[in-house]
Order: sequence, then structure tokens, then C-alpha cells
Amino acid sequence: MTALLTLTVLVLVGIAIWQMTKIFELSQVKTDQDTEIANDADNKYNGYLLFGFLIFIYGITIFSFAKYSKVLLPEASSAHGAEYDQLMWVSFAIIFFVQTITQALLHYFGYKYRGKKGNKALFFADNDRLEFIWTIIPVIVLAGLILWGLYTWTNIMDVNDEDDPLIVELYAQQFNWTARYGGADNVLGDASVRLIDIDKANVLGLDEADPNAEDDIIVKELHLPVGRKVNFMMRSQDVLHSAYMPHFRAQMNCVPGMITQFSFTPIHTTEEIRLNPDVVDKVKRTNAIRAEWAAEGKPNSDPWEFDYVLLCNKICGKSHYNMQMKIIVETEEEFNKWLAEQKTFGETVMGTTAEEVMDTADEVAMETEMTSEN
Ligand SMILES: [Cu+2]
Repeated sequence: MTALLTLTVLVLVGIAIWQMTKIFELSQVKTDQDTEIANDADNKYNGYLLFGFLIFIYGITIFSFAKYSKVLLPEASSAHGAEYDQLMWVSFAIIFFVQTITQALLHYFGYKYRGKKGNKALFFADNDRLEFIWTIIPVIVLAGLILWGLYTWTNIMDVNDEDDPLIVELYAQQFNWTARYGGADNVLGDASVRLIDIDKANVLGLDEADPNAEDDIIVKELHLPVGRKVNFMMRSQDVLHSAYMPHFRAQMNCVPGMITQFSFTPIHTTEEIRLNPDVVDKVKRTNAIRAEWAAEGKPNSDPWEFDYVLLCNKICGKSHYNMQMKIIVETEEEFNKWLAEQKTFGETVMGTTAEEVMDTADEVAMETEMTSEN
């Protein structure tokens, strides 16, 4: 209530000052100086303002480089990441170079050719050579960037079954991720949202009749072996999500009703990337903040350790910000050991051992006999 009253008073004081200024202006005697037409002094003043603005944009650029460079992602942890980063940095460098030069020229000429009494602008209809130069340079640079971009895109998006890739499903739903491995056969069982059975905890809608589904492994923490290609198959249960793995320079939309794909090869284990100087620095800075929080008794102040993450990069609802899953990249041995410890779909959801399956089969057979007898 106090805030509202203060705000009202401030607004009213503002209106009063504005009205008084208007009255003051109206009471002044009109002279030539007060016309709406800019004179030499006005033009000079605006010319200096242009220079001021140029210094401002250069200053804010240098400031941003100095202050925010450290929040960039560390070196890419996937095989294709370096190529992707190179394309981005070259594009940035070209944009930065052109921007720096053209802004200086734009503001300088704005100042140099400011209006002066008696000066007339030089006018010519066209100049073929100038137009050729300012057309052909951007054409060559842009065509080069686009071709390079298309080449990189085709390389990265080429999802194929060469080199024995690990098959992993990423399943998105409001607001969490689930991962599924194909199990011993590395083949994912069929699944459909229509087969979701909450009573049996078949949350991914796996088809129990599909023999490939039985050994599938469903987990809430994504483990990947280093150096092996991974083919991701993405599904969504409800709305558009986007599987975003920034450290691997990977992102793909998850679309209800279809399977989208992305493929990459992790090249650094979690242990290795934790030793990367950028990551070490980031952890140090974060933990300094957390130590302050701990001193103030705030929550979430335990020391933090770096982990790769899978995030959702489509605003998919109110808890979108918290839709993430931890990714652990480890050696092939560690990965195999971890995978062997996980329960299969057959063990958890179908809940039937081989004997039980046999028993059920017998029962069905008996029932069928009984029915046929009747
Ligand atoms: Cu989402």
C-alpha cells in the first residue's frame, strides 16, 4: 500500500513538473533562436553526440569482452564440436571486423558532412564501380559462409549406422527426461504413447509384445562411453521439447508423434573435462558464490561439481527451466559395468521371469482347452 501511495505521489509530482515546464516555455518571448529549424550550432552539437555514441558502443563491446568472455562454454566435448565452433568463431570474427569498421565510418561521415549554412549536398544518380564493389564483397563472403555452413551441417546431421553406434532414446515429457538403451542387442523395442500403462509403470509406452523391448534399459541418468558414436532417437510425450546438450554442441527438437535423431561421439570423459582450465575456473567462481550463501544460511549452498547436462531448450511449460538430466561420460569399461547393474524393462515392468511366462502360457493353454471343451 505504501509503495502504491509513493508511486502515485511520484507520478503526480512528475505531471506537475511537466505542466510547469510547458507554462514556462509558453511564457518565453519567441526569438529566431527558438525556431524548429536546426542551425549550425545544433548540427555541430549532434555531430559530437554521434562521436559520443561511437565511443559508447566501442566501450560497451570492450567491457562485454572483458567481463563476460568467461561465461562462454568450455572446449567442445564431441568429435564434431570443434568444426562447429570454428564456423561460429569465423562468422563472429567477420561480423566483428565489419561492424567495427562500418560503425566508425558511419559516425565519422555523419559528423563530417553535418549540415552547414550555405552548404549544398553533392548529388549523383549512381556510380557503377562503387555499387559493384559493395555488392560483390558481401556476395563472396556470404556465399563462402553459407557453403561452409551447409557443408558443416550436412556432416553433423548425417545420422547413420556406421561404426557400430550406441542407440539411446531420449524421452521428453513435462517436465523431465528419461533415457532408454537397447540392452544387449542394442535395438530399441517399439513404443507408442498409446501403450503407456501407469498402473504397470510402463511410462514410456513400450510394446511388451515386441521381443526387442524386454532387455531395454530405462534410466534417469544418461551414461555414455567415451569415443563411441551415439545415435539418439528423440520422442516427446506431450508438447515440443528440445534436447540440448551444450557441451557436446548438440540440439534437436523432440516432437510429439515422431522420432527425431541426432548423433555425436563424446571425446572427453566427465573426469577429464573437470580438469579443463575453463571448467576449473567456473567451478571456483560458482563455489565462491555458494560459500557466501552458506555463510548467510541460504539453501543450495553445497559446493558444486561440474557435470555435463541435458537441458530442454524449448519453453515447454512452467517448470521448463528445471527440465534437465545429468550426463556422465566414462570409459567403455565403466559404462559396461554401470549398464550391467541396471534392470531391464522385462525385470521391472513386465515383472515376469521366464518361469512365470511359461506358467502364464500353461494357464492360457488350459483356459483355451476349457473354453473349447465348453
Ligand atoms: Cu521441455
